[in-house]
Amino acid sequence: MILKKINRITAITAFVFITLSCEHGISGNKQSAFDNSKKSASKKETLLPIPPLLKGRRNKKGDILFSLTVQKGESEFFNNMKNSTYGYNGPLLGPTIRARRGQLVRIKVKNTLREYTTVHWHGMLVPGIMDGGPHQVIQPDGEWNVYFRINQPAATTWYHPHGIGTTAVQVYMGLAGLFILDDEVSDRLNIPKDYGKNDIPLIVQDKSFTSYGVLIYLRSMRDVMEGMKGDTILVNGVVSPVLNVTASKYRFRLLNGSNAKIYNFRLSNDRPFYQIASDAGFLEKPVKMNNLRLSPGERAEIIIDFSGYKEKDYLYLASDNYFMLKFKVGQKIKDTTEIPAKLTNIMRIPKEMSSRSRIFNLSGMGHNVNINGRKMDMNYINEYVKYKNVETWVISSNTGGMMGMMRTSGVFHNFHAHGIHFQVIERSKSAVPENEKGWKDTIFLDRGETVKVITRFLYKGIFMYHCHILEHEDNGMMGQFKVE
Ligand SMILES: [Cu+2]
Repeated sequence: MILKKINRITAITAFVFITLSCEHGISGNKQSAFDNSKKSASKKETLLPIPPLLKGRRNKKGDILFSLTVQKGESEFFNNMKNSTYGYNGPLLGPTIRARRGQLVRIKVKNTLREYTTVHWHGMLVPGIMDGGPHQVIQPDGEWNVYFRINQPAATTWYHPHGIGTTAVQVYMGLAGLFILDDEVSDRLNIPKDYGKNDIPLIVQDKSFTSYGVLIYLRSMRDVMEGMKGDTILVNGVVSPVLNVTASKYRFRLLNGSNAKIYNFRLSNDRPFYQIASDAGFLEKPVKMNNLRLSPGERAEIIIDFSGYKEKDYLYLASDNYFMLKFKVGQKIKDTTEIPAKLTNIMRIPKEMSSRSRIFNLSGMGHNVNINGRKMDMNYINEYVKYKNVETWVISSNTGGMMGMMRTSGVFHNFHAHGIHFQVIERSKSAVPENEKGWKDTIFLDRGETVKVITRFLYKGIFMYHCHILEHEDNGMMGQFKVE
């Protein structure tokens, strides 16, 4: 059984490696994934690219029409080495889709890959059949026409593939984009909101490369057990970019778009910044912090105030001791934006409204990952939920014990559910931090930790819940719930 699974992963690995590098004739290269020699080789400064806003077309009814093409392309990360990558409407990543609350959005997705894909709207509240999970497969040369009305608060959400067994590799190859939602609250707040100017999207992902700059995937047992963690962090698809900033306030929309890496974002000088939004919208008030943990799939909007810096100062956005993005401070400008004392009102779901509680135990690592002892089965609905009900979900990471105690163990899980937003009621290992008191759709679990959340089911259909360590998801750490 285990051998069979290992073969499956090996097959995927071989497939990826060949896909990524066969045209360069060095697929047999056994370079260490942690060889840093390439890093010194490329040293011209790259400006941070900003994913373009996707232009929509309005029909007579006022609906907005977008189109996305899933395609193969080429990207250079190091040493002029071209790698085969995937993107939406381009070679890598995707454009930013933007829509307003109340708007009906129609999206035509065309798949020009030679493999199937899906497009999941992570963090969006939409009916099950529009969710883009494993049931909404888009075959090669196929098209998917999806439509939904935006009915949720302003937020930074994202889109990415969600096929059975192919999510991790397709995201790693480059399939990810942001989906920004606006509403009257985001209109009213006097925060930085000029997209690409002082409102900057940051898609943070890690990848591994050979010393020749060839992208590689799942080369070690550790990657298989813990999920793929790279040796290089990319921001908006490039290595070590630079952003020229004026000495004023900037808003950053952070997405952990990595397969398995958990980031502890900080500034290189450890000065504080302010988190203003979590996964599914604004927090009630800004949270001052100097360290922000984001697990895969989670988002945060933060404001960094550069007004205290002098021209030519520079600092970095870092995660632990890895410096991923350089900020070069320029002139002071007149800055009328603010960090408001109050952002929005969040209605707490009363605990008394909870009609029942469900338990989700996340266990294992590598190929043995499971939830409540089961692996994902497309033909099995794990949980039936009543439409409009409120429930309490008790989510535990049981990858502790012997393996968790091993100093080398970096096996973590997190939990994401489709079609719902939830509020965190309790963490077993700490108090619920201020920045987790807003709406969430993805939550980090420490080893051996239990997190209790409360949620309501506003859309009907079949939805997924799963670990967002993508290799765990692909290995079956996923289940289905049906809202009816
Ligand atoms: Cu996991």
